[in-house]
Amino acid sequence: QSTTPSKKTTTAGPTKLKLCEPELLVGAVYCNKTVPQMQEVVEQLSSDYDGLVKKGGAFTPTGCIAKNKLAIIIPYRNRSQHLRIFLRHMHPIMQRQMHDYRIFVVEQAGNYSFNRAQLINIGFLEALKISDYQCFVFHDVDHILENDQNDYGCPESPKLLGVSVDRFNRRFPYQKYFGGVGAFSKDQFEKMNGYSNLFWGWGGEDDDAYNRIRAAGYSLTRPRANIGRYMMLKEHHFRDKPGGNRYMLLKTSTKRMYTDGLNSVKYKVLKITEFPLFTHILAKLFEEL
Ligand code: NGS
Repeated sequence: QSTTPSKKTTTAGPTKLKLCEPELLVGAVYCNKTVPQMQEVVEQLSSDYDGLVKKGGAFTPTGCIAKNKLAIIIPYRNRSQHLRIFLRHMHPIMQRQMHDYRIFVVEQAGNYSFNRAQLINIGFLEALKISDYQCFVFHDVDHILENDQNDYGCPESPKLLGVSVDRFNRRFPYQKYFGGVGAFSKDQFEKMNGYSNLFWGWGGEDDDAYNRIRAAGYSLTRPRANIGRYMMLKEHHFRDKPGGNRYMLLKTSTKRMYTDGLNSVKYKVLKITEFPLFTHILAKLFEEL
């Protein structure tokens, strides 16, 4: 038994910490697209004098109280180069925005068709087991933010953060577009029962989410194009094939929304690991045969 005396804690009376206000934002940010080793990124982000990322990719501002707790959730499989660029780029920006946040990487185990929407639902549910997050950003790993004024905090109404993307030649793809990067409050996401679990393979799940957002009584908000600016990293890997039944499913979005979503997703968490710069959740989905 160790008999080390417990550390004395200093109680400085009632502390008057103010709510955090981001004061160090710079606007347009440069993105370094060279692919680093993970260890280099870890060293870089842990040597910064006050920008220390805690194990699991978490950060809490000091000297002020963050407005909310934010979970950034990345649906993921086989994009390790993108992930390293993303982490190097995003941690400092989230810190300048003064969020109390954690980055979750939710990886689909196995080789079955990708199901981005289920990974998003799983990320939401599993994050809430770790802490009481009030704000959620669901983020494709290949989207790299180009303006640090694009706030990742809780939106008033569901918000599409990625508005002006280089891959789309900076044009907004279509009115109902909801791909890439989206922000919700916990309540908003629960009210629409998350995303549908039925979209296997590429495409459609975001259009379905748009339909749910509207049916739950919200309007989709977006930042101005110069703020909601992203560049997209190029894929070096196999891209999943389009889901065959996605157009059919889109016809029944609102009929299904209260029975197909957060309240019906079936999965098994195989492993949760706190890496230095992110929390990794490896999940097995129940594949549709
Ligand atoms: C639509 C897809 C969306 C997708 C969007 C942009 O056609 O899921 O293209 O795709 N809808 C359907 O397939 C029904 S992108 O150019 O980013 O690959 O988000």
